[in-house]
Amino acid sequence: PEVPSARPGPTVPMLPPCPDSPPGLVGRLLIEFTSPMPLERVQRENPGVLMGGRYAPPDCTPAQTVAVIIPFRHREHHLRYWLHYLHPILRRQRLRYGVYVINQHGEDTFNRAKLLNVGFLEALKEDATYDCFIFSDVDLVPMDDRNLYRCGDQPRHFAIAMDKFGFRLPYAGYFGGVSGLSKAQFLRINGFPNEYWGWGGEDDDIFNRISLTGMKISRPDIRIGRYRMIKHDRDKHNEPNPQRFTKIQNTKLTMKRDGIGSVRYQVLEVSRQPLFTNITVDIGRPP
Ligand code: UDH
Ligand code: NGS
Repeated sequence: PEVPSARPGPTVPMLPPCPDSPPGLVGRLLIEFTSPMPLERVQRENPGVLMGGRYAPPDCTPAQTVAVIIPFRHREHHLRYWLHYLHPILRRQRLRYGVYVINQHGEDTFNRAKLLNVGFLEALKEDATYDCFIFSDVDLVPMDDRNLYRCGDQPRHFAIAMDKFGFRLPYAGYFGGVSGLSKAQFLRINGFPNEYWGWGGEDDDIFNRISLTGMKISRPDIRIGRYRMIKHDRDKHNEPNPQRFTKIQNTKLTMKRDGIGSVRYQVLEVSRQPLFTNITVDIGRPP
């Protein structure tokens, strides 16, 4: 149905709210990373995705607008599999979403959590209506489309049963891989830490921030939160951070000064690709 707008001009289509449980989900999925995955093929398979990796269901109005944020450097091969599997899943989940690849410029030490902070701010600059943020590693693909990429009344951990951990949580406080926070939840914990350079601990710091602000982690059923990780060697310039163990002891002190309120960076390029928005950013280097 269409209703005339208040002034003369184009009519505004009125779509019903999207159902709470999307119809047309298929459940368990077959995920493999052996056949080659040219980007042209992935583009051909996803004609409904708009420039920059934006999508909105044609037949209903979703309750949330979701920004999917991917920390990135030199993983083009993984990104092609991620786009191939995730776009159809997110579409079946009837999400209104955009995909943002936050590409760390240069070869200094990698900083996953700082890139995620950048993603939060830059996505909001593109579209101020984003109210849910899903943070996903580029090498993690859900094995079940009932694992809905949306936000709830508590921060959500999605990647709870990864193949490399024998489809279990590696430890009770694990919050790595894929997580989701509403805009309000993210701001309540002052975003993510900017000071974890190199591998490890930043996800534990985020877990601490959530606990310290009195929130609880929400998780899907263990049979549904299953993931395949694309196998890879350790990246260059992302060595285990020797400071991580002492840093995660001090979240209570550091989270007030280090977070979304203090992040400094320079955007070098925003490029709208057919299946994602690529944001190349200079985030500096460890002190
Ligand atoms: N990432 C990049 N480029 C990098 C480093 C990290 O894009 O150079 C991103 C990417 O989204 C990745 C995420 O950051 O999925 C997390 O980094 P990671 O995959 O290195 O972390 P993970 O814990 O692996 O998965 C650690 C090294 C494991 C070596 C195992 C050798 N068999
Ligand atoms: C913990 C790390 C986390 C990491 C998790 C899984 O030990 O950052 O292992 O790592 N925490 C610290 O190092 C303090 S994994 O097996 O995926 O390489 O996410």
